[in-house]
Amino acid sequence: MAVLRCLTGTPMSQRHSPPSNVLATETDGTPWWKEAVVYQIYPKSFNDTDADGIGDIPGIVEKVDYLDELGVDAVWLSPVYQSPQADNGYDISDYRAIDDQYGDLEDWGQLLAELHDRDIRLIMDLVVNHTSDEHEWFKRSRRGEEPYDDYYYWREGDPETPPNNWDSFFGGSAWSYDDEREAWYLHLFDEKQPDLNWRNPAVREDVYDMMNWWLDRGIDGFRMDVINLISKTEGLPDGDPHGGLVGAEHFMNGPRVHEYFSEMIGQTIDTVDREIMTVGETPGVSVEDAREYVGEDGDGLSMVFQFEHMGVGDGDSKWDAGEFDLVEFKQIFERWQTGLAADGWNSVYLSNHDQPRSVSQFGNDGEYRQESAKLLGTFTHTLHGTPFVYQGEELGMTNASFESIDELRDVEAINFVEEAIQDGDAEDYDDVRDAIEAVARDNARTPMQWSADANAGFTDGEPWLKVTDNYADINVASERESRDSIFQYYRRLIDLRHDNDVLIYGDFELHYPDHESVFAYTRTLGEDRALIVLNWSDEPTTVDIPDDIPTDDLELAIANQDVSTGVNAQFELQPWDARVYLTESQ
Ligand code: TEU
Repeated sequence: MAVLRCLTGTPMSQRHSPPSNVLATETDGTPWWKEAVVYQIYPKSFNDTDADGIGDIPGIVEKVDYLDELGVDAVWLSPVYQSPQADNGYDISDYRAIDDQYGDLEDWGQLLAELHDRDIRLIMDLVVNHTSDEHEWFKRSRRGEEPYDDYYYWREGDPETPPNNWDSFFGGSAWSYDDEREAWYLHLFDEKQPDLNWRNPAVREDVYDMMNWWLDRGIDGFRMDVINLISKTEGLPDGDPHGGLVGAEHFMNGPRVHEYFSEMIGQTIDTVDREIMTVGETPGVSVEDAREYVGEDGDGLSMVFQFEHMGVGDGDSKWDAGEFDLVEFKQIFERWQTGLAADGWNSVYLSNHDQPRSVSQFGNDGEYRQESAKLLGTFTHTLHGTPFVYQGEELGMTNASFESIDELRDVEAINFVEEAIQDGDAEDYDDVRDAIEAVARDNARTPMQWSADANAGFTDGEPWLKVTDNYADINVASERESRDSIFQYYRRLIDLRHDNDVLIYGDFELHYPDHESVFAYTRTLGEDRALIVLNWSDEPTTVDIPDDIPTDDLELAIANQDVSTGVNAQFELQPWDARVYLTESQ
């Protein structure tokens, strides 16, 4: 693991004044983010210090030692910028201000300093496919004021008929009619999130200035929200109306996306003297697209979030969650693991603020919650790519229960329920409750469970979204106490990854591709090998060890259950058994 040091007062930026608190990597040529484990914080639900029921930045500062204890190397902070909160901060009205509910720039500066003091980096969320409709640019644009008149996608025409048939990700048309400008504007998400017109060079310049403003404050990277949606097909033609999100072929990985990416990286990241991490959130991306974004001759992103594995078993819509199919899941991972091994880099995640809780989606959040949560952690920490841990994942936090629509907070979930009732697909909330409790984003956004105290120790006020019922059993305080907890297991996993380059850089080889419950793979780096064996099911199973798995010299490095350390001719696996073997020399 590269050694980090804190540089104060050393000129780091080629542009202007040096940021005061910058972390640099001792130069062994390795980008720090390849060896890092990243922890995602959803600030609204992390820790509240002023009893308004909403998490805040001082609340994160209070928990920096917790992050240090877990052992993570970087924090990705979901948006804390000024925002009307139509989409919990993914609708930004001022990119250079902190929303009052979270604190102010001084609090933010303290957070950066506290993280850097512990050698933890800070990745900020960059949301530039769209702004809020309350952003100054949009307010002026809707008045037709130059130079902002062309900052968004405006189309004149019949107020009854949208300019094309594109869908919004949040349901309904991607267009809304604005009475002030007497024109339609495009919004791929909520109507309060108008899409920026990236074809306008002035928009791009303003975005780059803003990125540089943050880089100058000493941050370590950006997570780039839906960044592969920024280029739309010229003329905004109708999309294929059959299946999936209508219009996607005209706005996902669009015609000028590479040009915009290279320009953006060239004018921001490349002008900074330190190693900056970028992770593009890229729905609908293939391995081939990804290679062009992150590969050596690519646009310069460090890595992307791809979504293929998150939708295994889903029907046409995300609300139509089907049966999980491990064989298909393995094929997807094999493709990404090998596809970006020689050229590029992966991100590895099973949860974030938009997905259900991973132990509920991919594991068994009942009888085998402990074992399956540990198995999922074993998986994400032993693959090629940078692992991401979403807050609460390290405790095995589960999906929630929502009694009625009044308990939901997410605009997407509320729209879905209302539309289902309106369209006659459901009579009332109860008809769609299963779908909500299986996939709604609110499942991941319930308050972090710190203790068995009232409101899970998250707030002294009324939480903005209700705390999950099981908090008395699942919380940081109890996880910390028990040696066998999921939290302690995550700490060991993170250490193991830090200590073994084979887990970071090793080539990936899949075993038993057709086995319906065993996911096993080898990582190889020179003489060093790691063998990872996971029983992804509620049933015990025994598998013969085929010749293509070299088992000589293998020693058990970590396991989520009691197993003998040697490798015999067979693996006898308990439900949700997870083991990592390493060659002795390591
Ligand atoms: O998400 C974009 C995205 O493609 C999804 O994960 C999307 O939220 C999901 O498919 C809807 O079911 C990003 C942010 O992560 C999300 O929180 C925002 O709502 C969205 O962009 C708009 O900014």
